[in-house]
Amino acid sequence: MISVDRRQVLIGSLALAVAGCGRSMRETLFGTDTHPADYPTVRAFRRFGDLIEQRSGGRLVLKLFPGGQLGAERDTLEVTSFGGLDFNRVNLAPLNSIEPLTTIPSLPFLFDSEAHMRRALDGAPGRQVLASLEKHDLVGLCFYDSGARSFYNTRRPIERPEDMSGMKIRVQNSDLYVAMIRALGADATPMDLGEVYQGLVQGVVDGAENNWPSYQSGRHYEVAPYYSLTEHVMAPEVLLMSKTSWDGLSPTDREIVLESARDSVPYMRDLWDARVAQARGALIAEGVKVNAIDPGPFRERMLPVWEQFVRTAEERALVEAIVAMGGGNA
Ligand code: GTR
Repeated sequence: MISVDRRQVLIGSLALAVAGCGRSMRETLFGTDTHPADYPTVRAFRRFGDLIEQRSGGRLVLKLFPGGQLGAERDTLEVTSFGGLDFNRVNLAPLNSIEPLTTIPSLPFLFDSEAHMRRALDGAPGRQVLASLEKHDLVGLCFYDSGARSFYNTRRPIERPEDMSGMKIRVQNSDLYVAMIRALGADATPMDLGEVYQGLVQGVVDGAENNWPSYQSGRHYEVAPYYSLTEHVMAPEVLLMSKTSWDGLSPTDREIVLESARDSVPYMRDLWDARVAQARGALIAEGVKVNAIDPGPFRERMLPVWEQFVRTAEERALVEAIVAMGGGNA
């Protein structure tokens, strides 16, 4: 019996639909996001869709597939780069193996606050990272927030790096994340987001790391109730367009797409701040055990990882530019 993967079929027919689309008339553009429909990235992505539709007088229409329906980020990313999908919203992590500059905003303890992160991404460093994607057949449209990632696990509160010794921690598919976990003395297990809940239940992993909204929406807190506020990474999300699709747009439509993406960012940030507060409050009320940590020992263990990933003059200059934008919360 031949087993057919539904996702392959869906992606295959999308690719055909995209390839067969006339470029002059009403055009349906396909997008994907791993999160469910009510998640801030998906809501902002929809707002972006509404804006391109309005501003093009109904010519450009976004058809969005949320909830990881089309597969894990690293797979849909590949499909996007060869033009089988028009838009994709991913975290920077799955791009780390494709473009080294995307590793820089993902470095541990790089940003001193969310305000610093937003400032850097809105400025020249952010533009440089987005532009670096073009040679990989991807057009970086804008960044969305992802807040700060902290560790959570099934066993005990993590107060010091030593508490993580021997723990198996799920990470995204990125060498940087593997290196960070090893630097803390734990074992890194790269795994797609959709497998983490089951991985925690079955003990394949003891913990993972993520922001409050993802910890909530993936229901990971049900099995891993110890959330330790390490806030070690503030790697943002990015909204991408396939370069093939971009090249098929008129200059006017490209402008509409770019402006609409940028205009969806303030909306996303408001949704994000509200969602972080809601998730934190709801999960604490549910009995999640949150603990503060002293960041000193975590920073000390994780900072040497920078050496491993900041190698070229361009990478060093980008780090310096970001660090120089720190200080103060305004
Ligand atoms: C979330 C992020 C997703 C994905 C996920 C993960 O915070 O929004 O795009 O990267 O983390 O850990 O896989």
